[in-house]
Amino acid sequence: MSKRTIIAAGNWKMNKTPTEAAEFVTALKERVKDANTEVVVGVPFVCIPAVKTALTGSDIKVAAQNMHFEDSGAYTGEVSGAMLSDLGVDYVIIGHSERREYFGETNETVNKKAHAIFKYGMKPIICCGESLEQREQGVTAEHVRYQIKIALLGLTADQVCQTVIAYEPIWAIGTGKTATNEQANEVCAIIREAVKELYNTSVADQVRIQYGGSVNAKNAKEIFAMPDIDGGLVGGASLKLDDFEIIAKSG
Ligand code: G2H
Repeated sequence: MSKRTIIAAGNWKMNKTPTEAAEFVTALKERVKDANTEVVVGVPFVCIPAVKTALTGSDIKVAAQNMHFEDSGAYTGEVSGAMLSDLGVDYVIIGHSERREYFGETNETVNKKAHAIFKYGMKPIICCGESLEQREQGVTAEHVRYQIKIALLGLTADQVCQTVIAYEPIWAIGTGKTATNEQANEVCAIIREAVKELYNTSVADQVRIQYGGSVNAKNAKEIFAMPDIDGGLVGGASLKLDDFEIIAKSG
């Protein structure tokens, strides 16, 4: 099995102004110089230029939190792959449950976005995960497999190797309720198995699968140590310097 690099990605959601963002990453880059993970900050669109400037010379990667799948056109309020790529964005988070719930994101648009992200030389962080109702109905595996199968449709093996999948059980997001390490690992293993069926063992061994949902400075190390979990997509705790520094060093 190939050794996968643990990825600690902050998802700031709709938090921090460009000024606050630049101050935050200026401090963060010094603190995580010796981190043993790939560190990513997923920032609001308007913060990207300031964050990129502040991160000059740093290994910290920058993620956008959404993107339109079309190259350009009459899509008021949207942002294209060309625009993000021009700003030097590395990753784009797509399919987050908040985007699915509030902004009509579907498995099909996630798939179109994944293709567009690769077209513009960036990498997708594809989110998936079940609701509490689905977990209680016993359809977690089916639901997550379905989401992933459609999200990856038409992607090459090489592209999937570069893809990051974030398993985020909706019931654990921002609630302080974390899936147990075993629950999280079980679903990440199911996702890896699905990638193996769709592609092959080598691709399944290379694709990185994160856990997301109330990851914090106290639980990150044990979550990241689980065999099928390759890091975390971190919301609330990624907004606090002390906490995110610890998480970034939890590989
Ligand atoms: C899940 C996660 C980040 P939090 O949405 O994607 O947020 O860590 O606040 O649960």
